[in-house]
Amino acid sequence: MLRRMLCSAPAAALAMLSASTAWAGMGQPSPGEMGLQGAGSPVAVEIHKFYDLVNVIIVAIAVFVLLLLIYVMYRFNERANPTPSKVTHNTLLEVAWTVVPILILVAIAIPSFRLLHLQYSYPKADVTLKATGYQWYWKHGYPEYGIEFETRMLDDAAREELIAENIPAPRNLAVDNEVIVPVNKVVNVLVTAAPDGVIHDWTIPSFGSKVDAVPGRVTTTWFKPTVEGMFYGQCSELCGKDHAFMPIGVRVVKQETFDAWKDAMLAAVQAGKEASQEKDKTKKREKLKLRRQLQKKAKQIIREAALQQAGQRKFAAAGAQ
Ligand SMILES: [Cu+2]
Repeated sequence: MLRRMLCSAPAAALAMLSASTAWAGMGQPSPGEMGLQGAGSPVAVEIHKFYDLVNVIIVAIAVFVLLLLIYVMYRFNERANPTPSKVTHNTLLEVAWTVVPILILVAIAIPSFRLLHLQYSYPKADVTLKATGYQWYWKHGYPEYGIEFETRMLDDAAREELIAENIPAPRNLAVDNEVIVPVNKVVNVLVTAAPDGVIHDWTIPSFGSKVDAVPGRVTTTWFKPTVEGMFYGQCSELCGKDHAFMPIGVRVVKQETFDAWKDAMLAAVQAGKEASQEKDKTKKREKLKLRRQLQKKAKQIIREAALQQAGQRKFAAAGAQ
C-alpha cells in the first residue's frame, strides 16, 4: 500500500503541476487559483512553460531525496545493519553527484536564457505606451498621439454603477481610465516614475510584463496581447501607504475599436489645444464643450467594448459548464 502510494505521488504531483495554469483565471486573480494567471501574450506562454519545467524538476528532486531518506532509514538502521561499513569514498558516486546537478542546472539555464532573450529583445512596436508611476496612481500616455490620462482605482460606489450595467469591476483592480490596446499588435511600454517620487513597478501578470518604474530613468517592457478582454495588474514595488491601491487596467480590443477610440481621443486633444489658444471666450467655451463631448464619445466606445466582452465571457462560462 505504502509502496503504491509512494509510486503514484510523483505522478499525481506532476499531473497537478502541468494542469496548474488551467485552474487560473485570465487577466485577474480568481478564487481558489493555483498556478499563474492565464497567459495572454507570447512571453507569458513561455513563462508558463518554464514554470512548469522547473516545477517538474523540483518535484522530481524532492521525491528522489525523500525516497533515498526512506531507503536509508529502512535499510541502514541499527537493527537491519548492525555492523556499519567503513567506506568513506566512492569515486563514481562523487563524480555522479557533481555532474548530475550540473546537468540539471544546464537544463534549467538554457530555457531560462532563451526566455530572458525573448523578454528583452523588443520587436518593432505597433503601439508605444508610456506609464509613469506617481504616489499613488499611474499616468498612461501614447507619446505618438499626444494622448495622456491618469489611471486611478475606482471606489466601491463607482464599481457598483458599472456592475449594475453588467460590466465587471473587480475590487482593488477596476480603474477609471483603462489603457486601450489592439489585439495581436506589439505594444512597447516605456516605464518611469515622477522625478520627485519613489520606485513603483508596472506589472500585468497575464502578459508576463513586470518592470520597475524608477524616477529619472526609462525602463521598458513589451507585450503582444493575443486575447481580447480586460487584463489587470498592480504596482509590484512597495512604494508607500497607498501601494495596494494603484492598479493598472489594460483592455485589449479589436483594431477597429482601438482606432475609433484613438480618433475620438485625438480629436479631444486637438479641441483642448485649440481651446487653450482661443482668445474669444464664447469660442473657447464651445471648444471645451466639444472636448468634453469627444472624451465622452471615447468613454462610450470603451463601454460598448466592455459590455460586449463581458457578454462573451458569460457565454463562454455557460458553454464550459
Ligand atoms: Cu507600489
